[in-house]
Amino acid sequence: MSQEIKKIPTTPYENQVPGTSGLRKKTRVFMDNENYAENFIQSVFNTLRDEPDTNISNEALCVGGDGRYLNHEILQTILKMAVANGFGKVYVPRDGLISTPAMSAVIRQRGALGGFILTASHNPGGADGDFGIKYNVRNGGPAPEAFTENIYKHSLSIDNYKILGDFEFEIGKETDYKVLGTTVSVIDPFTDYEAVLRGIFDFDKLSGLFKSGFKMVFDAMHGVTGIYGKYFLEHVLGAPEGTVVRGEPLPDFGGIHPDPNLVYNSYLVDMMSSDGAPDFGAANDGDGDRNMVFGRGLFIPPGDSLAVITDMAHEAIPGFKNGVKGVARSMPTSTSVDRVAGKLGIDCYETPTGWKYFGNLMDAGLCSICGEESFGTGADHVREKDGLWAVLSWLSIIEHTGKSAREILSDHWKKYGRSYYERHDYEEIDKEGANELFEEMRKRLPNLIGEEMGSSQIAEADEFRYVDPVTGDVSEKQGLRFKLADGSRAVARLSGTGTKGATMRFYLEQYDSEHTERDTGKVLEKLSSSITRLFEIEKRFGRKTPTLVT
Ligand code: VG1
Ligand code: CO
Repeated sequence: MSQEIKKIPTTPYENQVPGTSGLRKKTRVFMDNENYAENFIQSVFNTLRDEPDTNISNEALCVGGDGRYLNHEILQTILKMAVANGFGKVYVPRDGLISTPAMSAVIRQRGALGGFILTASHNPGGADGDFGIKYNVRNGGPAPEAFTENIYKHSLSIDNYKILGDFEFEIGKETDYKVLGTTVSVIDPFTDYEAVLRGIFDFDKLSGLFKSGFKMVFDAMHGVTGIYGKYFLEHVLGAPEGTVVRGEPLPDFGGIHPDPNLVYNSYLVDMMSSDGAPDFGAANDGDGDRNMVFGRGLFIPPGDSLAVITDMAHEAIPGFKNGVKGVARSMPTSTSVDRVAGKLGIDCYETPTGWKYFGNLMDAGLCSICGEESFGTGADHVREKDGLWAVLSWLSIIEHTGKSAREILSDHWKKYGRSYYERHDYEEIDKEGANELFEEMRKRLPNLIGEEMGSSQIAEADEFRYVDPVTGDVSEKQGLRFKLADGSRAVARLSGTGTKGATMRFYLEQYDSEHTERDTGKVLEKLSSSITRLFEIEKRFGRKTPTLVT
């Protein structure tokens, strides 16, 4: 094997813009375009070199992924490029498999400069699916916007990349070895993550819950959390074998779309509504940062899950016994948690979509629990959303209260009222048409005030613009918002994670303080038809119904 560093000439690609969370493209884009991944990786390294006071030879880099198609190949490429670019140290999890939150823990625990996570998250995998590369920075969170913009700039002018000659790293077991100036350490994918989780949860009490006969199912959707579910739930907490289903990480997720929502995970929906349903059910997405949770026969909407966890944390979760510092949610996420924050007397921050905006708030100690409507919940133990954390939080609340998930949620709604909430997605619509539509709507906003919408009138219409309270950074065009006179709300935005055409999302919410057991679809029916009419969805895109309602 050759230990020679090669400098390979290359030409830029115009489309390496990192989206809501990393560079995400069809797998074939990575396979069919020469040096596609190499260009992006070298652009990250070039961005790092620009940072003042960064000396790469004294720094550690982490690399791992969710096991999807190309995980192994691109991991080897990054290892070779990290050596050639002169990193002092590289950490790689055994077999190259690690969940996004566990990677965040590794970066933080080991004081690394940052890390690559090879994942397109909840997008499908396989040669005909999607692949992605995320870069996380020193605090363990996704690279902030200013950083990703620099990566993009570098990608437009790149003319060479550095790589070690023909070389294959053995990563099947924990070991250290030195290649040129770099020490490569193959590490256990659980240790650092387990240390942070043990600092938050009472593992003895949780094992007690399983000893008492409590039954749950954890659906890993053939993503990376199969190995975490088996380790933490079955091995550490003693849940019976078979608690984890679809637990083997597969390069194409066994053909399923590893997005834990009501449509793409009908498997768990069916299981949790069947006669023999266990007490609790949960699914994680491909890279383990999203979660969908169920009580027996009951779907727990993400916005409510965030609100319940925030409300109960100080009494049920030891890591929060001194209280929750503050909370944050992305703008389209339901306002359920705002009411809890109001009651607890803590601040509630509203950020743009994407976990990267929570990092600064958490680093500054302004908030400790965060969530998004897209099935993401997490806290400041890491700087990513964390599917397993959400599961352990619910188990802690169930153990502490001795109540079922259904009782916990019903009690919550009785106490705070309920935000009926739905997201409607229109996937793979014409991209140009979608951009034009948003341009037009943007202009029309001021004239829409007073117009009928749902069962009320539009009281406010604006486009969300975020000023980071810590850094002062401004993020524009973060979603069109319509607030109605009766307190309900509709939001529209375009996705930044899709890989084909455009995906448009409508987020609908209506609060009811008294009647908390109504049918969500019925409650939101009028609002939904008003917004689709206003946006002329059928006329412009020929779509009568959304691709997905969740
Ligand atoms: C989507 C979600 C957003 C989430 C992002 C990454 O973004 O809406 O809430 O943070 O995916 O999640 P968009 O731009 O498509 O709406 V994941 O699980 O890919 O890290
Ligand atoms: Co994910």
